[in-house]
Amino acid sequence: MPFANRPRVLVTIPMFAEVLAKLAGHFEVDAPCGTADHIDWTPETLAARARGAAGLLVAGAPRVDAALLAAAPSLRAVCSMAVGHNNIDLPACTAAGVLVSNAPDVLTETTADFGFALMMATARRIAESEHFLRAGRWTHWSYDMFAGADVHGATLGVLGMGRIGQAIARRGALGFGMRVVYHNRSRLDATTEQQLGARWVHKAALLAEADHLVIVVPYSPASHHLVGAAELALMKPTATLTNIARGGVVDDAALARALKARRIAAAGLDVFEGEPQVHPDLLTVPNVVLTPHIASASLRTRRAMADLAAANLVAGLHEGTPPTALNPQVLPLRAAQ
Ligand code: 8YV
Repeated sequence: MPFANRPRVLVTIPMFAEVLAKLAGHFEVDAPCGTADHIDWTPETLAARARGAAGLLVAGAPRVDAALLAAAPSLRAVCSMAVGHNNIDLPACTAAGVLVSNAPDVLTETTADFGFALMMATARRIAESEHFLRAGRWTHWSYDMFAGADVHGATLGVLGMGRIGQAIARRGALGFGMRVVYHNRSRLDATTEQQLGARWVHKAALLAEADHLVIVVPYSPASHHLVGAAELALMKPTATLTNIARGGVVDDAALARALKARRIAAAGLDVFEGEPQVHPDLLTVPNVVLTPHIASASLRTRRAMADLAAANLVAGLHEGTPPTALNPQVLPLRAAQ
């Protein structure tokens, strides 16, 4: 197909060369980041670049909202390689007839592995002790040197029981003999609860009972600061908190204060309010493990996420059914136009 007749897609993030090549079989591909460069999109630079494009490939950023859709009325599909899609205004896209897709399932197990690893690193003080060793401060053994909390046999609290929450619960119950309690707006059916070895409790009970709390709820206005000072006050002073959900679900300033005051024992954080900025007080407290939003980052999984986003883009702009559309109702409307 000649270049001029092909729809243009804007890939807003660094992308695998193989995925760019696959997209180039269908579209004129505008990939300003290439495979490596990062662009700090502003609403203005994104709108200017998206103008005239039929599709966007994004991840957890940049933001896609009504203003962008108005500035780029040519857009027909916005496909994300992230499962969380709080950066995309879904109702605005649906109203504009723009297909939106995310990338669920392919990252579930990898993200659960990481959540468990971060929880274990937090409980067993792995990062803190490594910094101590690297600083040349290890001179002798002591029975309580970096003594942390056991994971096996402890109570695992899962806040948010979607696919990733369930995969974490399974690891805890079946792999580490943990007692698992969870809180979610909707309760799992009894058979699934039994298979996972997980028991639904109210949020306050979850906070009070958990030795290790892992947060896996999607971000929305309803989950903003779901865990703040009041919730931290309900937790055991020996408990740990791990957040692999989204920045903003936890009140980072309140958490930093609780860590400093040893109101809870420790935290493991992969996501932050306003990331890549990190609350300065979190950088100075020793009892927190900090990672740069890498829970889904195994190469195999990141490639599967990118492949899924590309498959949605191809189906969304050509014929076919996008595998993981969030608003498939726009497709028949489009066909009727
Ligand atoms: C992404 C994620 O790496 O899928 C998600 O929701 O948080 C991660 O897997 C991230 O969104 C990239 O921006």
